Order: sequence, then C-alpha cells, then structure tokens
Amino acid sequence: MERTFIAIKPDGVQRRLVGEVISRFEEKGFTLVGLKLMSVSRELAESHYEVHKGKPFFDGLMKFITSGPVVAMVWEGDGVVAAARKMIGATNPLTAEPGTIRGDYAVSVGRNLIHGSDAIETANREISLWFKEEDLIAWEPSIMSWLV
Ligand code: FUP
Repeated sequence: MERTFIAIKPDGVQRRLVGEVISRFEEKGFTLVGLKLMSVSRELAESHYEVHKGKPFFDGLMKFITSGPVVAMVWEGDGVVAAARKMIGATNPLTAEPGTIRGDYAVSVGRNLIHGSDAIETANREISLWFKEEDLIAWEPSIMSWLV
C-alpha cells in the first residue's frame, strides 16, 4: 500500500493547527500509520532538505525547521502521495488554492505549515529517514468489534 511522509512544521504546531491537519487527512479517508512529536536535529534537517543545499533560503530553512517541535507522520492509502500534495497546496501559500491547507492557513513561503513528499520514491526515502520500521503500524478497521 502506498505511503507518504507528512510533517507539520514548527509554525503549524505553534499555531495549534495539528488537529486541523490530522482531521483533513482522516476525513479524506487516509490511514495514519505513524505519528510523533519531535525536535528536529540539524543533521536530520539537512538530510531531509538535501536537494536544497546551497540555495539562498537553505540556512533560513534549517533555522526554521529546527526552531520548535514538528509533528512527523506517515499516511497510507491508494494515491496518497499525489493526493496529499493536492491537499497541501502550492509551496507559496499566496498562490496555493483556497481549500488547500497552505491556501487556507498561510501567507509566507518560509512559514508554509506543512511538508508532504513529492513522489513515491521521495516518500520512501523520507519515511526511512524519519521513522524506524517498527514504529509504523499497518492496521485495518474492525468497526463491528466496537459493539461487542
Ligand atoms: P514543497 O515540496 O512544496 O515543500 O517545496 P520545496 O521542496 O520546493 O521547498 C521546501 C521548503 O523550502 C519549502 F517548504 C519552504 C522553503 N523554500 C523557501 O523558503 N523559499 C523558496 O524559494 C523555496 C522553498
């Protein structure tokens, strides 16, 4: 089953948007298979944003992403990588469509609330960077068992 890596960045946590973001993914119908609140080391931040090393915004990005707790998550479902990118919206929140997370809640590219993997291969790399395999739980709903 397809999986993607989603992180609520320090601005999302500090603005109390964790519940809102999780609700959107739950209500859409994706399955949460990994979740933790964590501090991000400089080493992890550099590794995660490796492709941006050397760009003018890189140092600011490192400072920001290590500035406070982040909520790291893995979500599962058919087509979840592309669907999550749509739900998140464009990198620049000012051009992100209303109805997307960035479009509804952010105004600044450097404070755009949330990260989502941009492709299946990237998702696999990011999931193994942020999570140990044993911290991910594959599960199926068993709704009827609530009644017995
Ligand atoms: P995204 O995949 O939408 O998270 O966007 P990118 O991988 O292109 O960029 C990663 C992060 O770098 C963004 F979330 C914010 C930051 N960034 C800037 O601060 N300035 C830029 O011009 C581009 C990206």
